[in-house]
Amino acid sequence: MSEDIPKTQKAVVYASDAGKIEYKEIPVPTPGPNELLIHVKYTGVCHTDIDAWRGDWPLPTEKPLVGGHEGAGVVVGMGRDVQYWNIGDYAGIKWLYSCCMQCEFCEEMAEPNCPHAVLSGYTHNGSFQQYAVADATQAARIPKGVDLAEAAPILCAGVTAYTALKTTGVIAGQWVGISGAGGGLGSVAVQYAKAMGFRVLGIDSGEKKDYVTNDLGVDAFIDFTTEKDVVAAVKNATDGGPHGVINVSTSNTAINQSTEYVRTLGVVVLVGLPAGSKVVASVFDSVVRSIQIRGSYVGNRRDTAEALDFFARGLVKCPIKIGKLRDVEEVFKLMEAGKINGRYVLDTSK
Ligand code: 8ID
Ligand code: ZN
Repeated sequence: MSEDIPKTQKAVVYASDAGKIEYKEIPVPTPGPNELLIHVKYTGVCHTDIDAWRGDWPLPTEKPLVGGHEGAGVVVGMGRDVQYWNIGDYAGIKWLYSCCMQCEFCEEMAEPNCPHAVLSGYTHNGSFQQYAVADATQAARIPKGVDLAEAAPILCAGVTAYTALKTTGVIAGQWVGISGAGGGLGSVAVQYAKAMGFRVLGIDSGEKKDYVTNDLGVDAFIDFTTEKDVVAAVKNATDGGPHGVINVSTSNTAINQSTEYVRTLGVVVLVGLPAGSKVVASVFDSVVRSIQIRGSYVGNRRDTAEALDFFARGLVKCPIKIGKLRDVEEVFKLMEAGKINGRYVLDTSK
């Protein structure tokens, strides 16, 4: 063990589904045989954390629960079976805490789709704490020397956005639409898309127009709050519709619109998970225009490494605001009101 590890620590705990969010003292966990003990320095807050707290998805959570799944920190301990990790390495806690590595989906590297997946901040205590354990096989390897506050959002928002962009099949020079461009996933998605050579159309509220247009630098922007006909406006701005769309908003309406404005032969990727939503697409239109509608769920270890590599090379930088660990509830409120540009990252020492 590299540093003096305390017996107790500060954590943010959800007492029950949609119940009290408590900032309190809890024991520091002991790593199991194949687990790392990570001193979490910073944790991002993802929209998924709100659904995990509420328990509003058809996948039960484990409560009481330490939330969070974008934790960036330093390895300070490990179990006896851990190999290829060293004390002092930078490591990340991501959504997929562990998977079975034995099923047909794991064999195909579709690790998040494993039926035995254990999820950080959902079915396993996550990154809203100062010290967290992570499965040594799944923990993200964060390159040394990067800023850990900026690295934190890459562990979910970055990996998810990058994997979804690959799922569109869009190639350099073609248009990609990013619906929800000013949010956590959207902000990094715009930058990955640019680094991949795509032309980028961002869709979000007028409040985020300056941020998405000037700070993130999209090629075109549609304000869904004032545009009367979003479908026509998107088609017009992209000369017939984007070749691929990633839906990273939390709006069911926006998802349905994307099936209408995507270019003929284009690919609609579903990422955002508004509780209880259904995609409604015209069968006639989907057939005659031969569009594809696909889901994309975080990413596997390779996607994670690639997403972190873009970040470490300075091609992608998540615009962050830094708050305190105890601010989780406040950040949830800001996020639900659509008031956050990019990501809120929490300093666990405060
Ligand atoms: O693996 C996955 N599929 C995965 C991974 C991580 C997160 C899925 N998610 C899901 C989350 O659970 C959430 O449903 O992706 C969604 C987005 O997460 P986020 O980026 O963390 O949320 P955010 O920061 O609140 O951003 C949402 C953006 O959507 C905009 C908002 O203004 C905000 O900028 N938005 C909304 I609400 N309605 C819109 C609309 N009609 C819209 N943008 C365009 N059109
Ligand atoms: Zn997330």
